[in-house]
Amino acid sequence: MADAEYRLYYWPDIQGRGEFVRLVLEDAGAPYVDVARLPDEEGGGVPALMACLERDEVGAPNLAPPILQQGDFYISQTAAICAYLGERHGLAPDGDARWQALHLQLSIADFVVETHDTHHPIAGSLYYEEQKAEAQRRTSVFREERLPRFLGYCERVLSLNGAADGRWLVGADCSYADLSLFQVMTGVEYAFPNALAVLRDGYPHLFALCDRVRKRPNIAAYLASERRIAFNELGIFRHYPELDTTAVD
Ligand SMILES: N[C@@H](CCC(=O)N[C@@H](CS)C(=O)NCC(=O)O)C(=O)O
Repeated sequence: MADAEYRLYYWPDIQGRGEFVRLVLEDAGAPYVDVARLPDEEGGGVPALMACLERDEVGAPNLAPPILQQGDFYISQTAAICAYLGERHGLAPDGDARWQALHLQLSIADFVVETHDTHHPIAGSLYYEEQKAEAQRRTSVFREERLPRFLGYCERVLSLNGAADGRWLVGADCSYADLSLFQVMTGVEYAFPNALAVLRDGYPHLFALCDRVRKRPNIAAYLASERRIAFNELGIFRHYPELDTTAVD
């Protein structure tokens, strides 16, 4: 998209953390280039991502993707990017509630790490197969303690948000935090369908919010498009059947 305002740099073959940014851009209808998904010969691919990481002339250089570029401005850290875009595109609450949207987003980001660490509890640089025993232990704790705790927290936040009658996490309208909550729940549902099926009925506000986000016109169009690539076992949310047995051991 030649006239796109934004350029997103992220690994091309996974949804990963880039997806949290994509959902905000897509919901906002903001044109963007997904740089690393362009062919190398068109200035894309992983080389373009690596070159972006190495750029020193950007104010504060970026440590890890996703990175958003708007003109000469570069910003990384998923939560910061989502907040930045949310503020610019009517997907953030007004007043002090904007900081609560950020604290919710950071709580979601923490939970993304916990979910990732179920299959990579020792190191991201090792293969899953090299840490399977630790992954089993970590996942048991995740399923028994951390997952219900996070779901319960989200349900509580939603049921207490009188401004929107439990429809959104904070404020009266959908914010970037709601889009991210949808994404993390979609990822957990992919990774742990059995674990989530058992828990599902206990969190009606949470699952209603996910349905509501899924049906937003721009999100629905995006999910049906080729831009939405499938979850896979290279990403943050991975389905390993042995980690999602029906019995929590
Ligand atoms: N806290 C950062 C984490 C960024 C991160 O871990 N990015 C991953 C991809 S999802 C990566 O490529 N990391 C490379 C590295 O940390 O060197 C965020 O939320 O954006």
